Amino acid sequence: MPSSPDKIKELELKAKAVRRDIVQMIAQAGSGHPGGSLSAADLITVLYFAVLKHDPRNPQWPDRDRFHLSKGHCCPLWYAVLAECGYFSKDKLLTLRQFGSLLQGHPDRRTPGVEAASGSLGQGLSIALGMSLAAKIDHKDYRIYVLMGDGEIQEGNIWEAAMAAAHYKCDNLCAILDYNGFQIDGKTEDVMNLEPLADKWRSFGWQVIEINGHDTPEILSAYTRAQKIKGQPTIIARTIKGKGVSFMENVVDFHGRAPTKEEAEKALKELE
Ligand SMILES: Cc1ncc(C[n+]2csc(CCOP(=O)(O)OP(=O)(O)O)c2C)c(N)n1
Repeated sequence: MPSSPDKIKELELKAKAVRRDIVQMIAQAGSGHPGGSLSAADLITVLYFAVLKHDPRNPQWPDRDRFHLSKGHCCPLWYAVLAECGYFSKDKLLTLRQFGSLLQGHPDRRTPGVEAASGSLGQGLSIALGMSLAAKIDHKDYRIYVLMGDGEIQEGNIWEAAMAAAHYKCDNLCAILDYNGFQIDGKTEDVMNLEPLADKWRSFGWQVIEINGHDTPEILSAYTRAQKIKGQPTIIARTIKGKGVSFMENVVDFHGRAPTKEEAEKALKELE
């Protein structure tokens, strides 16, 4: 994977543009989830612009790598990245959550680039596992990536899928965990502590890569390592909820609240 200083800079600028889009889309819609969209912006920007084998002009290309957003409420991030890649025009972004829009409040397969609907938390690793098994049955070498939230993985369904993936030796599957430390009601450690988290994944037969989820070179090298690992990898990425907008960072209220017009203007200034 190319990781020259120029490429790193380019990815960082793209992530910033994606963050600006997230703020504008949610402000325009008047509802949505900024916190977890902003926390995963670096992880997903790097994935789409430096890792995934895909063709925005041909979203159904059979050999494409698959990405699934299990924490579907963070779809403003996904839509912003898909638009930046060219899956659809950027002017669609401001139609987020409007009746009849291509960009619904939770992902839907009508949107080019969306593989499966999501929003009901806990299902995405099972969906990705199904894609992984399909690739193996078809002797295809595409890879499957799935992004989960830390609150989300408190769901038991995730651990059934984790156990099954190890059983079926799904080397083509890579889980990414946006470990921002917050969920809808507060800190994950207060609501339902996940630690020792890396040990939990290891005990389910996964290889764990722990990174700073806002450090572009670290993210790139994690994806490179993940591709080489035998036995499915999970990338545990430490992130900051609301990253990039000072008054949203680690503020639980911005889990699912839109910025006001004034707040959006302030946020966009910070992201210039
Ligand atoms: C099955 C299910 N239960 C509850 C919800 C409501 N809900 C939406 S987001 C959320 C919190 C998710 O927290 P986390 O996975 O940490 O997401 P992030 O912090 O990355 O936004 C909840 C409970 C849901 N979407 N699905």
